[in-house]
Amino acid sequence: MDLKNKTVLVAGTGISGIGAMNLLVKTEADLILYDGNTMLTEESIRAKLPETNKNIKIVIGDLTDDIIETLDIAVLSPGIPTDVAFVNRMRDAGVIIWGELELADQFAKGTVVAITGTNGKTTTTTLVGEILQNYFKDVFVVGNIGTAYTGVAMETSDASYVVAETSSFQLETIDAFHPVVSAILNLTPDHLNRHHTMEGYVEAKKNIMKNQTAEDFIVLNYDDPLTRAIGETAVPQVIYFSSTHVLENGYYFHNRKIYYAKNGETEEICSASGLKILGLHNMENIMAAVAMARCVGVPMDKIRETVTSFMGVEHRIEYVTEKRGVAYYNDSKGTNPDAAIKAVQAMVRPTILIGGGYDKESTYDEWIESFGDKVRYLVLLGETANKIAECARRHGFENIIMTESLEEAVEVCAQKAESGDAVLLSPACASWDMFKSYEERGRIFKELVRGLAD
Ligand code: UMA
Repeated sequence: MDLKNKTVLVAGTGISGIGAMNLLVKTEADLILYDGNTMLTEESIRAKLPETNKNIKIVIGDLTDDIIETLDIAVLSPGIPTDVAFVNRMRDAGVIIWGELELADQFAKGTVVAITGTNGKTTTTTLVGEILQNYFKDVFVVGNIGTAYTGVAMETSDASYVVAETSSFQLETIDAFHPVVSAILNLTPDHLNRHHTMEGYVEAKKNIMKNQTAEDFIVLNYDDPLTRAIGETAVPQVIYFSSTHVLENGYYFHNRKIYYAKNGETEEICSASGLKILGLHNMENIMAAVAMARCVGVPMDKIRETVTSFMGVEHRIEYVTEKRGVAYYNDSKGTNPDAAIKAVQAMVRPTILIGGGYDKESTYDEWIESFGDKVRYLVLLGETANKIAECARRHGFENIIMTESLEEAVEVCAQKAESGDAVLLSPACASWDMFKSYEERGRIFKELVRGLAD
């Protein structure tokens, strides 16, 4: 759409809003930048804009009807619900409502590959991005992963590939967004405060295939009843993956290997033992990524090369290094017991586990129960150390070592670990009692591990 002389409001001044502004200043639209947060100042918002954009009109707090009357288009950041009062007033006034993803798509060129789902989006998006970058020249990885699509849309050409992690929030406000290959990895209840019902959440996710045709592809999880059902009526060609069923058509994980089957012909893709990332959930992410990359024509040898060297996403069951036969893993992003259980389940060696941190008043029983015979020692630190220790003892787990710092915890692990063991930092707690963020905690852990004697 030609935006010349159109009045466009960008709502939100975070990553998406600033990305959208950076795109829109290259058009001849009249621009208004809006944020509902009255704690913000015009000065702090202007500071985020490049020099050339500094004169733009900024509105903070209430958006009055006299401004709404002047608007042609409003570009919403994903964090803004589509049913709040000011958005309803804009809609009633006939203003076109786009999400930031849709705005980017109006200007971007090239082939779009889009990934959604409740869990695994970031890992799958990163892997698809790496596979495509290993084969094509011009690849952009954007979206919920943290890079605004609008920020790069103007740099794309017909030869570009765009790999987009798309959240339910972003998919709610698309119009013409059209991925050639899409994926819905899984669907479990999430963001229900925003979508109100599970049905609403699923409908938003299904929007990923809204503009797909029979020439396009959708990759779906066969094991998830909701995504399997989506495949039964989908317009694009369906490719299923499964970690629990041997499929006649699709990708499946069986006897620790990933296979592709088509009409009874089976091809081995890779073996779990040749991969650097662990866990059944990651086998699913890999199958989805392989399927997507193949749909856009990446040859299997290139796909294998990237998959087998893929290190995963930083701080998520991230392999760090091996020292004296002991493999070290950083799962600093394991900030709640659910995520930490996945990390324990992913370990294939006897494990020394570092846990504890900021107290979010979680309960740790299920986490401790997931240890089975796998966890040899539990090394604790942080605000929750005593609480977790008490819980572990209640469940009959006695091999507990209390420490005062992450440095001490890593030293203790190095002393206790035997060749063939794994050491896993997966705290089941946030980091804020001792660190600025889980990223900082993970980075310090990796530095400490790399500093251990060989
Ligand atoms: N704001 C309003 N009114 C509102 C709500 C927010 O004015 O009713 C303003 C806030 O004051 C703030 C701005 O909007 O200034 C924030 O916008 P935003 O919440 O959309 O955040 P961005 O910084 O633009 O980041 C967004 C995504 N955030 C959300 O979806 C909440 C980022 O995903 C994404 O990486 C980024 O765009 C780039 O595409 C984050 C996320 O938490 C990681 N996503 C959720 C998830 O993964 O579960 C969906």
